[in-house]
Amino acid sequence: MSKENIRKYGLDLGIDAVGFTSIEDYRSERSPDPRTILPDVKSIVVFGHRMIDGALDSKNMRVAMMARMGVMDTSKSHLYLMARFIEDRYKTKTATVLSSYPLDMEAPTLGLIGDVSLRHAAVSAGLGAFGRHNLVIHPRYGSRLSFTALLTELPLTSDPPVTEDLCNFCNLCVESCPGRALDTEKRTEDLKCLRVSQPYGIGGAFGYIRRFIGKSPEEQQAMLKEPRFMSLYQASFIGFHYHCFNCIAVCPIDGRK
Ligand code: B12
Ligand code: SF4
Ligand code: SF4
Repeated sequence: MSKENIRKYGLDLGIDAVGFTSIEDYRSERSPDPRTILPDVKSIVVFGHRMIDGALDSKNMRVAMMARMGVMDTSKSHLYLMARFIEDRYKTKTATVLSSYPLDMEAPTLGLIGDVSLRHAAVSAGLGAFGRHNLVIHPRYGSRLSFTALLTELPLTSDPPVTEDLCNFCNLCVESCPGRALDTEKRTEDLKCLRVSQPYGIGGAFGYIRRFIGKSPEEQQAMLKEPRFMSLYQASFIGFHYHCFNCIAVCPIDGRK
């Protein structure tokens, strides 16, 4: 019964999709063991929030990012409320996994592997299947779901998996990737994606700082007025500031149409 009570509480809050996986069914080879996070973990509850269609389809990447920030903020608040509900109602412990960061920046992870792989958790919780773009496609919301999760100590069973291929292999995601990061099947080339999708990320900051170090004080003054510095400054408080959403935006799979 707890599964249906938890799902109802989440859907009533406004979460678009709620799925469950027992810890035995969650398999993500490159991710840490969830027991290092919550020693008595027995299940993962996965939440999906849909992205905003008009913003995602816009050519204005600031607007697309504003919508993503809305999804991240809302899913963060919902996750906190879900954790509190489950802990109070079932007298148990949970651990919250947000949509993206903070990430472990130590080697060998270097910020490229999350504490829990939300895509693998979503797949084992019956919320979708991997597509050619290496993202999870949901039967109703297609590629347009963002995930968060709660590790719990409750012995919950896994929801039925999505068994059909939701991807139609049209290759639009591969062809529209400006970084050619999806050319190899089942592998996103992280650095190729990052170069395009986060021009003001760590790589951009390194490049700017390297250039700054070699300059005279007058040239440094001029560099501080460059739009590039302003954008790096802005990204430093926004968090990861994405400038590309193509692989999601072009994917035609949409169960709402
Ligand atoms: C680090 C990270 C990145 C890094 C590295 C990506 C990577 N190689 O994993 C970078 C910056 C490149 C990135 C880019 C993007 N990301 Co990202 N990212 C993450 C994060 C924080 C961790 C991912 C992780 O742990 N990866 C390491 C391990 C687990 O991956 P892996 O085992 O090596 O699996 C890889 C492949 O083997 C393949 N794969 C694995 N099993 C299988 C099975 C099959 C059948 C197939 C086909 C493929 C496949 O998929 C992975 C891609 O390389 C997650 C959030 C989270 N905590 O999970 C979001 C997350 C995966 N990102 C997401 C998104 C949306 C994006 C971007 C679109 C950026 C944007 N504008 O929003 C791009 C898309 C890139 C793409 N098409 O793959 C979403 C995906 C949502 C969804 N519906 O699937 C997540 C879940 C964030 C969220 N909360 O919603 N991301
Ligand atoms: S986010 Fe952009 S650069 Fe990264 S994989 Fe998707 S389409 Fe390619
Ligand atoms: S764009 Fe086409 S190939 Fe890519 S994931 Fe969507 S359906 Fe599959």
